[in-house]
Amino acid sequence: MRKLTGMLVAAALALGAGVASASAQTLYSTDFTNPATLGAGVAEVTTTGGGLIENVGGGIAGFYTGDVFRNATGGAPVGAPGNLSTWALSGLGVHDHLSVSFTAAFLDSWDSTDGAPTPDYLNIYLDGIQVLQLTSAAASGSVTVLGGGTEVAFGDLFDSAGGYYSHDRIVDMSTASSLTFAHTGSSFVLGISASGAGWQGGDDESWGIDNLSITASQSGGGGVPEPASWALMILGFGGAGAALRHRRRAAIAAA
Ligand SMILES: [Ca+2]
Ligand SMILES: [Ca+2]
Repeated sequence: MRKLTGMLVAAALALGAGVASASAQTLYSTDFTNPATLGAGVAEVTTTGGGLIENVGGGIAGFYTGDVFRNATGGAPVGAPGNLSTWALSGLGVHDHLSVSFTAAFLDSWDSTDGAPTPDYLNIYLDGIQVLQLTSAAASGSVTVLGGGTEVAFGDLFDSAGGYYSHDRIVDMSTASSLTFAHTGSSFVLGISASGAGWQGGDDESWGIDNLSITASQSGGGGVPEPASWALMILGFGGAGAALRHRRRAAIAAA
């Protein structure tokens, strides 16, 4: 099964590689220090979900520096994704795909999926569809899933808000294939949340982002998967099975 999933991802990567990027236009870009850059006619609304702008000083040059967005909200009750942060764009012009890029920070003592208390997840949503579920082994556990992102630093990088473990993992998500996707609508919402039965939040574990950018392109050739397709490919058969079960339940409910 792993082999087939790998083939699906490889096929999707090949499709993504064929997308022309010459016409990419910035819709929204922020380093959380300077005023955000907005594309012509584009409006943006951030819903913090308990997150704050925080300064991490020198950080990691070019990746997680100065002012950043950090969300240390715990689940309420534990494990509930009560910390959803969203960046909603409207007024988008003609386009046929979007790309989302940011630096993700897994801060303090993440317990991964096989440590304790566990699991801890970081979830990425495109228009409400979850395309990535990431985890990081820092304090306990051994599983780290970067979801196509590229790790650029790991270690005691920040003592954010007095965190007692400071095993921070910084991941460049610009290399995550699933964050380039087919899209034509005039609005778009990026959502990020933490979840999991072991999600503690606070000084135990939190997440952050920096250098968020959302760009639009008109390739004309299509070939980029929609978020729903990415969700099935990236989450693998477990995710696909859950989606099918959900669809089946929805169909039964509608009957
Ligand atoms: Ca910054
Ligand atoms: Ca935990």
